[in-house]
Amino acid sequence: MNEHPLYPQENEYRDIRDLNGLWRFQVDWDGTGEDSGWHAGKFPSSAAEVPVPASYNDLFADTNIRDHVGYVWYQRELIIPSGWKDRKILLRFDAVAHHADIWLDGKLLGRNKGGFLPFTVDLGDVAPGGRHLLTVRADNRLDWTCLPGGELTSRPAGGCAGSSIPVQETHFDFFNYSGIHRPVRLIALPAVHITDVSIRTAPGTGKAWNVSYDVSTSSAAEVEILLMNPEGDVLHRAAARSGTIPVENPVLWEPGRGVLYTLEVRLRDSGGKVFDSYREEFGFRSIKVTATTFEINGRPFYFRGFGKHEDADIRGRCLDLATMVHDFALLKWIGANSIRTSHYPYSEEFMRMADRQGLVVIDEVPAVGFNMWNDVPVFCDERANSKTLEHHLDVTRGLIRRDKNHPCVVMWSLGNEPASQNEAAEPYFQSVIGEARRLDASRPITVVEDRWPDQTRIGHLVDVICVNRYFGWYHHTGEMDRIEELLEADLRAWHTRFAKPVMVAEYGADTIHGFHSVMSQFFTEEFQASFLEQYHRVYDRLPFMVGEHVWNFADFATKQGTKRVWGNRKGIFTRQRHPKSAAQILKQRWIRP
Ligand code: BDP
Repeated sequence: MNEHPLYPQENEYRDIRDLNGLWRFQVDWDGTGEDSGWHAGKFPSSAAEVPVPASYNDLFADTNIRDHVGYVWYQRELIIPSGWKDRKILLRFDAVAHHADIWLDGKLLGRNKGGFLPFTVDLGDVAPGGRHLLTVRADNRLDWTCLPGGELTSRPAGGCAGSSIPVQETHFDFFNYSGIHRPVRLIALPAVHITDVSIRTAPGTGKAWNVSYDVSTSSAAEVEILLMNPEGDVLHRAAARSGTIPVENPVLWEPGRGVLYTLEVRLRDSGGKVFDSYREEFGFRSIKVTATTFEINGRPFYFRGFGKHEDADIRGRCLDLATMVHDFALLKWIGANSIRTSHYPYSEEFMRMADRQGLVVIDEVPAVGFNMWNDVPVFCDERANSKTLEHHLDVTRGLIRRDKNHPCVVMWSLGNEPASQNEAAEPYFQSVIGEARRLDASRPITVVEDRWPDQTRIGHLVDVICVNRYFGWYHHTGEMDRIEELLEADLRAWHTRFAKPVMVAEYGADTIHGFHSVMSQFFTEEFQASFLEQYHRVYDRLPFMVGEHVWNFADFATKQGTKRVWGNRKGIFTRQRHPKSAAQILKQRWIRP
C-alpha cells in the first residue's frame, strides 16, 4: 500500500527533483544479475542507455530484447541536495511494469508489484548531500496472481538441445510492454506533512452544494483549509482536518466543461507558522444511475467515445506528453465525450488533463486476462485464486486512493471480460466490488463483460451493464445482415434480466488504413464504417442504452499472432493517429448541430 498517494507537487514547502532522462540499462538474460552484484556495483560503461520514462521493448533493433521475458535493470546516479536536512525524502515511481525492486548503493529499499500505479520508497536514513547509485530491477513476468494475469511456461530453445526458453502466455490482447513507464521523482516533504486529502461533493439544499473533505497527516498538526473558486478567490476557511463546507451556487463540473475548484490544506506549527501545504483540485458534480439512465448533475449522460490504450510507436506504453495531448485533441475533434482506461489505470497526467478538459472517464483496474474463452474454469484454485483476489483488492484500493478526487472519474471498472460464468466468479467479484463500494460509495461500479446475459453470475453485482460486442466479427463472422437483429436481442436480454442501464464498451472491426472496396470486405475502411453504423442503428432505438465506446481509439501493438497484422487494427485512428474513413462517421454522429 502506497502511503503517499498524492500527486507530487512543488511549493514553498515541498521540493521535487525530476529523475527522468537517460538511465543505464542491462537485460538480465539468465536472471543472474543480482548474484553478479548488479544491484550494488556501477554498470559497465558499455551498458546501453534508455530513456525514462519509456517501454524498453521497441527501442533497440533487437527482437530478443523486445521479447525478453524476465528481469531488466536500470541505473543512474542520484544526488540528494544537501539542503534537504530534516526532510522526509521519498523516491516516487509513477509506474514500473510489472514488478520493481529498488536499491540504493546496494541496499534494497523497496519492492513493488503491479505495473500501473505509483509507489514510493522512503530514503529514511540516507543523509542528504551525497552521491548515490540508484538501481532498479523491473520484471515483466505475469502469473495468475498478477493483474493483468498471465501464465509462465517454456519451450525448447532452437538449435540448443536440452535447453529451454521462458514463454509468457497472456490472455489479453495488448503487447506486454515493460520498463519504467512513468516519471520518477525525488521528493522532499517537511518532516511532518500532509499524506492524503479526500474530497467529495454532493448537492445540498436549494442551490448549495456540500464539499466533504478529510485530511491525513504523518503526525498531529494544526490544519487549515482554504476553499477557492476557479479564479482563486477564497470562498471558505476551516480549521478541522475533516468536515463539510457548504458552497452556494457553485459552477458545476460538466462533461466538456472542466470547471475546477481548489482545496488548499495548510499545516501550522504552534506559533502559527505554515510549514506544509497541498492544493488539490476538485469539481462539483453528481452521479446517479437509474434503470435506464446514467445521470451527471441530474441530466442523462450518454457515453460517446472509445476504449483506448496507452500505446505509441517506439515508446510503447509510457507517458508521452506529446502523444497524450494529441490524443486529447483528436478526442475533441471527433466529438468524443468519454473514454475507458482500458485495460489499466492511465497516467496521473492523463487523469488531471481529463479533469481540466471535462473528459468523462471510466477508470479501470488491470484485471484483464481472466478468461480463456473455453470451458476451462478460470476462477479456481489453479488460476485466479485467493492470491489473485488479494492483489485485485490491493490494486482496487490503490486505484481508488489515487483517483478518488478526480471529477472526471464517473465509474470504476473492476475488470474486463472475466470468465463471469464460473461459479467462483460470484464470490470473487462480490469481494472486489464490496471493497470498492466501502471505499467509495459515490461512484457506480461496472465489470465489463463479454459473456451472454444468461451466463453471467455477476451482472446483479454491478450498477451499469457494460458489454463488449463483436457480432459480425468474432461472433457470427461475416453475417453482416444479422448484426442488428443479434445485437438488439442481446442488449434487450441484458436489460430485461438486470433492469439496469446498458452500454456497449467495445465494438469494432479490424481495418487496415488504405484498404478500400465497393463490396462488403473485411479489413477495408468502408467495412469498418458500415459495421459501426449498423450498431448505431440499434443503440438509437433502445431506450436503456447509456453509451457507445468504439474499440479502439487507435491501432495498437499486441503479441504476434495469425489474427494480428502488426497489432490490433480496430483503431479509428492508425497507431500514428491518422484517421480512417470511419472517423468521419463518428464525427458526424457525435458532433450534432
Ligand atoms: C476484447 C478485449 C480487447 C481486445 C478486443 C479485440 O476486451 O482487449 O483487444 O476484444 O479482440 O475482447 O479486438
